[in-house]
Amino acid sequence: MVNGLKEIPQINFEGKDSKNPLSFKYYNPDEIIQGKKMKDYLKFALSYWHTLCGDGTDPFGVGTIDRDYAGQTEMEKAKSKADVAFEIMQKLGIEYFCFHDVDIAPAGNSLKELKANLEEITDYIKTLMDKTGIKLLWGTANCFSHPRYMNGAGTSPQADVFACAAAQIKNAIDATIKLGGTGYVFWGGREGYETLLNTDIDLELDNMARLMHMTVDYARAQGFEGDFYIEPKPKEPTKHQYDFDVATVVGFLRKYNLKREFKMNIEANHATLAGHTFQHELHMARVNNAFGSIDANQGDLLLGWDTDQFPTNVYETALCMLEVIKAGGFTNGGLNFDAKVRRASYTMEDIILAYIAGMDSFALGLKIANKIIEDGRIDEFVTNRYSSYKTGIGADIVAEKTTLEDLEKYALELPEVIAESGKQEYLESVLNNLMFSL
Ligand code: XUL
Ligand code: CO
Repeated sequence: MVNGLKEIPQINFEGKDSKNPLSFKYYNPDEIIQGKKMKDYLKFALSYWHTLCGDGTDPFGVGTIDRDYAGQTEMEKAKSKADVAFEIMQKLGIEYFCFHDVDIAPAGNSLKELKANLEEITDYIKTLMDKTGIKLLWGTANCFSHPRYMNGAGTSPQADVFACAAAQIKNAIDATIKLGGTGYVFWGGREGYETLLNTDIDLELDNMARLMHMTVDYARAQGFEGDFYIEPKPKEPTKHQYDFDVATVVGFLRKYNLKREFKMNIEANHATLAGHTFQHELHMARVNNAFGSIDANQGDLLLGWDTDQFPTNVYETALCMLEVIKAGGFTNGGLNFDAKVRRASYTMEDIILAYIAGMDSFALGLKIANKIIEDGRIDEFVTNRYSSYKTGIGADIVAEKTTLEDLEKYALELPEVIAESGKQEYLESVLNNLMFSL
């Protein structure tokens, strides 16, 4: 694996007419879009778990991808793995990465060993970061793989398991702070249930909020100034996950007085599993002042599970970037490729090609989103569609000056009211026109 990487050249922008597979066709890091460099708009990040750890194992077969890193001990291997991670990022010009504690450090045989390993590997990773200028986007703790978490972590029915999750999160926060991370993610791994016959939802939700409050209190006391994110997902691995979608999570945050501290880390494939579009979830986060970061990938709509594919659907990336621009761009967040190569794409070159495909798709998405905004037809249509709320009775409704009786009096005097066309097909053709001006 490491050898394969040495043979891969630096990936540069060559433009849309290039036939060189090892080049960017659309991602031109220094090109200015909406007053910002493309690379600063997109803030691409590498996912340590998929890119360095996943070996292609599936329920029907063993791994196909070589993840054997050089070294005699687990720690030596973890260091070689970090070397590979940084070499991949440098070759692709990716400036951020994200990790779970056990992606970067050997889990060892106990939480004590994991803690010591995490301290040692973060010292090493810090030297690589200093050397390359690569930064940490966010960190997290894997509180779902170890068997102790089979019934959940923060929502485990056993207090000792809850305590183990708290310990892991504390150490992952320490690692995130040490590496200058600007975010900390809670993805609700196994925070959900399989059957209500054995579940106390009320206590489980209260406990999950307690764990989040403790985390915020601890991290802030240590000087962490970044964002906390919840990453919604409706199912898998559990049948029902508490952080179902953005709307559900916003309700949870409000109930438990956590809204001020948390934003969303939105994953495309999780959106579609919840029966939403990616854009819906981003939009919901934006209008709730909770837009934070993105796990960029795509699912296969013909399959009912999380396939975590590299994103290549430009329609989706364009509408995603439209939301990002409208949200004012990323602050502490970024675009993390929570995506893995297919099991049959097992070479190091495949990993590089997959990142190129994903980065080019988002670069195209950004350019199209910029075009949609500059063109203005779609925004203008929406503004006009709601213009009746700007004056007269509509302005009174918005200003909350009317009662139901006022509106009855007004409505009874109206001539026949004709609803206006929503013009969906027209708007879809405008979008096509903007996307494909050949
Ligand atoms: C799982 C998933 C995770 C989170 C981080 O579906 O998306 O990798 O992004 O725990
Ligand atoms: Co994710």
